[in-house]
Amino acid sequence: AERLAGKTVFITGASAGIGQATAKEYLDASNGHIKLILAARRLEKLQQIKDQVAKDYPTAQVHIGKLDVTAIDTIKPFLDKLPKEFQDIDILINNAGKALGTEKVGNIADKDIEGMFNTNVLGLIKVTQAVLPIFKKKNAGDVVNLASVAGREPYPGGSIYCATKHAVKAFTESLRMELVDTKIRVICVDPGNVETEFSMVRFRGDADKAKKVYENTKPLYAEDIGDFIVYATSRDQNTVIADTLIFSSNQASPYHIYRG
Ligand code: 8X3
Repeated sequence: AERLAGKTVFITGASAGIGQATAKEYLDASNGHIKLILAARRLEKLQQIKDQVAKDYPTAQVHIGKLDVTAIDTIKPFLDKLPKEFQDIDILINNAGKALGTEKVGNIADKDIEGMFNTNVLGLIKVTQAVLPIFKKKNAGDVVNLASVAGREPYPGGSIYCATKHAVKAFTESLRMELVDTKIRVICVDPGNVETEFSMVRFRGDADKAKKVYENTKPLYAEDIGDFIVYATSRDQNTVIADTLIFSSNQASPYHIYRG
C-alpha cells in the first residue's frame, strides 16, 4: 500500500464494472492517498463516482473526463488537457472493452465487428501509445491490459471478441519485449466470467440471457479483479506479474463451468 501512495492511476472504462471497482480498490489500498484519472463515455456516471469519492476519501484527488477510446483523435488531446497535477501518470489501466452479440461468422453485423475492434484493440493501442512517452521519460510506470480467457481460448459465437482479445495479448507481449531494457512493467490480466454489465452488453440488454451466464455459480465480481490489479501494481518494482488467468472456483475454461 505504501508503494501506491501519491501515484497517479489512469483508468479507461471507469464508469462501471472492473474499471470502477479498480478505482475503488486503489482508494481502499492507498487509504485515499492516490490520484485517479477516470475516463469513460458516460460523464454523469463518473461525476457520481467523483462525488462519492469526495465524501469517502477526502484526501484522494480525482479527475474525470469524457473519453470514447474509439474516437482515437481525442486521446492525445485528452492527455494534453489533463490538469498539471495529473499529468505524470504512473499506472495505466486499459480496461475499456466489450463484447457485442454472439452471432456466428457470416451473420455478424459490421457495426459489431468494428465496435469490438475499435474499442478493444485500436482504442487500447492508441491509449497505450499516447501514455508510453510519459513512462519512457521517467523509465517507470505500469501498463495493465485487460485481456480475457477469450484471448487464450476462442469459443463459438465469440469469433470477433476472441480475436480482439488475442490481439490484445499479442500486443501486450510484444510491448513487454520491447520494454525489457526499461523499468516499465507490462501486466496482462485475463479474467474469466465476472459479473458486470459485460453480459448485458453482449446480449444487448436481454437480462434473462445475461443472468444465465452466472446462474447457479458463485461468479467473480469486478472488485475481485480490481483487488488483483492493485496487488500486481503494488509489488516491488522488480517484480512483474506478467500474465494472469483469473477464474472463480466454479470455472476452469470457457467450457467448464460448474453449476451446482
Ligand atoms: C471474459 C468473458 O465470455 O470470454 O472476457 O468468458 S468470456
